[in-house]
Amino acid sequence: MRRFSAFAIAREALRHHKGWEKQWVSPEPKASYDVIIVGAGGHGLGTAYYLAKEHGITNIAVLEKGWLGGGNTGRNTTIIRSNYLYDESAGIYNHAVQLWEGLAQDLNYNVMFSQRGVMMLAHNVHDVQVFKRHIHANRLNGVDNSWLTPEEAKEFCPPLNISKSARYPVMGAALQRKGGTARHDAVAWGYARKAHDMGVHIIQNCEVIGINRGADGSVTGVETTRGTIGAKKVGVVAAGHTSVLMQMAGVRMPLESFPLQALVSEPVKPCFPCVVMSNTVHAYISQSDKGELVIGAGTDQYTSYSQTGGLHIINHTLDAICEMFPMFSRMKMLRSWGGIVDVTPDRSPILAKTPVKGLYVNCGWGTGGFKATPGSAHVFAHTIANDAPHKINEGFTLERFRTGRLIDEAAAAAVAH
Ligand code: FAD
Ligand code: PYC
Repeated sequence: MRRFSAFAIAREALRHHKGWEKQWVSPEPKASYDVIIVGAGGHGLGTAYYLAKEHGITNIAVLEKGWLGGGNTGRNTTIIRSNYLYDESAGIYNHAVQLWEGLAQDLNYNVMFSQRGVMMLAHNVHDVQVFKRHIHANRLNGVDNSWLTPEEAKEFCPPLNISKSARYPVMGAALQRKGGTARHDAVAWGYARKAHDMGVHIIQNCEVIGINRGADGSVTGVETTRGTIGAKKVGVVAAGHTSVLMQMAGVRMPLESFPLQALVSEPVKPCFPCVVMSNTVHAYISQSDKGELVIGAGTDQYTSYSQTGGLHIINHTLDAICEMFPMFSRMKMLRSWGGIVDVTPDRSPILAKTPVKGLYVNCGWGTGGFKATPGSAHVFAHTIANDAPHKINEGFTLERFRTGRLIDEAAAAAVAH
């Protein structure tokens, strides 16, 4: 009997995987498509998937300047929850949670969605009042959320330090049991593979450098680093870089871009059962299935397109983590990275038609769009296919910044950045 070393098996698996990948990622672009999606992150790939699956539109190209899933989709801390304050937000984030629950089956790809619970710690009276307000508002919207005493919080997450003498004492917590995590690269690849199976072209290393418009002002296609490509409709889904792209069509966006950082520790055995967020001290933590502690920090204070952030920001986060979970104080960190998030004045996304006919935009998810991926992609596909919003994204317009009809999650989005 032939015997294979573990190395040989791994090498063969990799070769097979690479060949398989080459078969369908980055084909030669056609001269024109019905729809072009700019940006192969989870939201863009998901949009292509739902356009094909639910609207029968398959003559689509997803254009990506780098590699698929290499933007914020592959850089986030994967926290999924829907405990937002306003009705519009509860609507879209809960729609996403419902789609997350069936996504692995839908895509036939294990996205490792794990509803292990997201617990948000209250460290002062303001936190207690805000979280209790959220709990009541969430329940009215059918979103699960409940209040825990410090002792109940420790029972749910044993490593938590609830000593009253802690620098950030825990005064209680809000727990969304349906919240959790998923594997981010699997989400991108799952959507990509299924979209490809239905005929969608996913073209990497293809940066959009211009948006073309006809004599009547409507979209006619895009200029790219691989030439001109025609399209009847263009959807921009390029988190962090939306303003730059929309400027190419003459549309000015109410967005600012900031670096946001995350880091992971060396892998250890399972020791952390849930997701914990502390907005007041700016630290978020969970444990990946590989065993690494996944830790998120705050945004830089200054706008930038740099995919790194200030060292003092992650230093502060690690101080807070060690204070709240003293047993992690001797862990080693393996790597850190940043992504660029684009933020609207009311901290809610824009998922809408634009003043340019045939041009649609999905952006402004700020630090919190991973959780929305399936819901956002699903209603954005509807918006593009019907040239009209889905009921769920009706409020997330561009006009609201002119009319003042904001969805003011700014102080309420349940994250402090
Ligand atoms: P992306 O995945 O960024 O995709 C956009 C793509 O557009 C990129 O691949 C980019 O290369 C491409 N692109 C840009 N310009 C062009 C161009 N000119 N031509 C072609 N392609 C272009 N959200 C949560 O819900 N939970 C979290 O725990 C969480 N943690 C986060 C932690 C960090 C460190 C960061 C950075 C973000 C976090 N987020 C979180 C936010 C979340 O990651 C994003 O909101 C979400 O992933 C955005 O997905 P997307 O598909 O819109 O964008
Ligand atoms: O939106 O839950 C969130 C989040 C956590 C870390 C970054 N964003």
